[in-house]
Amino acid sequence: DENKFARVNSKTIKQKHSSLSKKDEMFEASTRLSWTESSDPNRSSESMENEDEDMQCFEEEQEEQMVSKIWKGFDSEQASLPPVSSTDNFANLSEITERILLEELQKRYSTSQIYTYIGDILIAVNPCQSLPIYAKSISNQYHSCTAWEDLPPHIYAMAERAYKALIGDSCSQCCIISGESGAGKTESCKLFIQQLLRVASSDENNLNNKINQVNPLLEAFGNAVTVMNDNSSRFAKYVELFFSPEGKVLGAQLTEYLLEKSRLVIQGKGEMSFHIFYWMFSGFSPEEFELYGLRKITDHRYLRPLDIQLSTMINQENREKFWEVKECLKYIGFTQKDIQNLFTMLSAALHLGDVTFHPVGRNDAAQIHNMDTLKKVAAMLEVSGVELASALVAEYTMTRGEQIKKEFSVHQANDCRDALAKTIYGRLFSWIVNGINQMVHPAVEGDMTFQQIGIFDIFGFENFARNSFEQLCINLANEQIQLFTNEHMFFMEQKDCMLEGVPLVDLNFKSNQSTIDLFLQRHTGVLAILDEESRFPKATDSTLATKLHQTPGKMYPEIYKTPRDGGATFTIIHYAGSVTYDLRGILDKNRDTLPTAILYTMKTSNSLLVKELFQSKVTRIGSLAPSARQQRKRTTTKSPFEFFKKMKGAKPDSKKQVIVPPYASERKGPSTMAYHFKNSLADLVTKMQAAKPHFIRCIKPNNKKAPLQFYPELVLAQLRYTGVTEAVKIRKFGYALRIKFHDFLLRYEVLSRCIVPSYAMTPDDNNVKQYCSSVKLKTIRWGR
Ligand code: AOV
Ligand code: MG
Repeated sequence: DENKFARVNSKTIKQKHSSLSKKDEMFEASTRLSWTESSDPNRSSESMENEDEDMQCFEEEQEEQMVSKIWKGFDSEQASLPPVSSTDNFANLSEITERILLEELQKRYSTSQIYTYIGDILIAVNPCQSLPIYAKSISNQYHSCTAWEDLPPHIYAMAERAYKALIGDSCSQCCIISGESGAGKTESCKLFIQQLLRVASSDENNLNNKINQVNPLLEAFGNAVTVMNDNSSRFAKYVELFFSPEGKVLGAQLTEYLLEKSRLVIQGKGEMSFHIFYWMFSGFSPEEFELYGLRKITDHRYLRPLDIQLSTMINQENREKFWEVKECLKYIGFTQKDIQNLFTMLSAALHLGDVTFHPVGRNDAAQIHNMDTLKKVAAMLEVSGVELASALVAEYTMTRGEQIKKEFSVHQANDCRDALAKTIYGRLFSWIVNGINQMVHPAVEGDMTFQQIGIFDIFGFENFARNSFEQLCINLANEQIQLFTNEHMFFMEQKDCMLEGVPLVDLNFKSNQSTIDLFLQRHTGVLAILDEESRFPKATDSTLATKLHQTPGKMYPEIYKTPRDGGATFTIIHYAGSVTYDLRGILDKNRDTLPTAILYTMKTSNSLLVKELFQSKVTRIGSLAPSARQQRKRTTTKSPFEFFKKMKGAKPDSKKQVIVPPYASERKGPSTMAYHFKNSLADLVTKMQAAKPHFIRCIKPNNKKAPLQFYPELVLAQLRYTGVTEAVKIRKFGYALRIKFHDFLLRYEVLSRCIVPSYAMTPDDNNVKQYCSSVKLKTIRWGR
């Protein structure tokens, strides 16, 4: 199957199909080879060698296609790196002012040098165009390079660093990528993984390719066009790659959290729904349209943004993307039936959005307006139409053994319908992630543990015209990453300086700890109050607003700004700017509950997939091939909101003190979004603390997604709020260049002869090792 996965950008469909069938043949030949080798003694070794060569050619071709998929128009033959320059590491600059930093960054950007170091942190300015710097030949250069400063800064160098530290120190690593929306986090994440897979490729080539497919697949279902980014991640992810002691990739695990499922039912101005819908309508065959009961994209309310010409979304590019998604699903291990079920669910969600209600009777109770559409939905979900219809228009409670029916208003019925559609989409996304994990997770035997490299790619800081619960969570996650980065960069550095007697610089960088406390404090934090109010059925937006203004608002007047009219909004002065949050509807979003009757209807569906999605925990995937299931032990018992699971390999570094945040212990509690989000953040911190961190700061040079345009004020704001300017200072005064004492002695032999007593006699490694273990000094630092 691997050969079916063609990633062709410029080829025509016809070419694509002919190349697919050629690859099919090749793959079949290769699988025949492995299955029949022993039983076919007549096969000549020559023919086997030819097939091997063919396979190798194909693998190389596929690798290049993968690169060109990420960097369209990229020509690997022209790949070249910019020369090494004295400004490669800002910590080496003799003079540091904001103006100088900005000028240097701009100069580098104008020559397409998008990467710069600050000590060991990487700054990546989004080029907003393809650059010929990601070819395999360049990967190899970074892999074989031993000294950090011998090659210009690059994301591959960061991946190498993490990889070498993993092998050398036998300690898990993590890469933390931050930056605002559209700054290039997800692309950086892909490149980082690409380098690791290139240099540490598993013996199982299939596995490497599968892991490579994970990102594009997830983007189809979890990314969307926003005003900030045409491919904006609407969920956060943590990708873990597991390695053998020899440094080979053994498998991967993906954790997804906080998918912005509200996007399914409503999109802001200039924004769109998840990519997959436009790709579906571009790529479905007439038979598929028939099968899923769909016709035109404009027929569906959920996909009808007011300000975007939908017809432009139905195009050849999206058609090819749809095929790629289907091939990718197959390649990863989803069966034909799984794929059909998946598109049935997506179509059911769209049809559900078209169900409308009108008021009837004296109390204006909601009644379904278009029963035909409802019946279509019920048939697709394989539930009783009568049950679904009644569950959408009324709620049933038991009081003293008696069932009481409470009819919904049209508004309530609309909300109930949308909540069901959102739940279907959100759980389907988790189901896909779960399925992927089963196929790429390393087989676990007994107490086996793995070293791992984890990569965080979260959604960037957001500030829209209207910001709701989703933006609150997104920005809070960014605050948490910011705090962790600051703590690591500043406090660790300052602590080290103090221990080593290096004079400290006066830094005016402000910690954002109080913003985290404002949101997360037990009982008095914004999320705790939101949860408390969510328990009261009678709570309203304004009762919530009053409580918030009176508690965290009064406790943190510097950060929390109450509106003049005391209304249902509040403004937070985030590290990256102030954002006003609208509290309307936030209680319902937080409760995230479906009426019991809806849940009951879904749980009693005849469709295995629907039943599975509406179990309290999504523990298994529908109809994956049994062989695949047996191969991959199920380690995931994940509810859609249980974000960070404990992996066996993620052992905390015992040498490092793990600071468990106070909210981490709150394990039991309500099943609200806020509660789960709070736990996921605590787990996120634990994961980050359990590994050696590597930081990548992505910078957005302009708001137009345009190449070669560098807006100094925009960049300066990002440099300031992310603490880059202060980081340069501290790195410089903390002597930016470091090397382990042991490596230093081996590298600078002339000096070592003066230091190590017996070095001159026997200049061998053991002697140096022995000497190093006898002295306290572990790291040598130097700087200008
Ligand atoms: P994000 O992940 O930081 O935003 P992306 O990684 O999606 O941002 O980058 C936005 C766009 O910038 C991509 O679609 C590419 O077109 C371009 N881009 C980024 N990095 C590179 C690169 N190294 N080379 C070429 N083009 C690049 V968000 O997901 O919105 O926070 O929620
Ligand atoms: Mg992203």
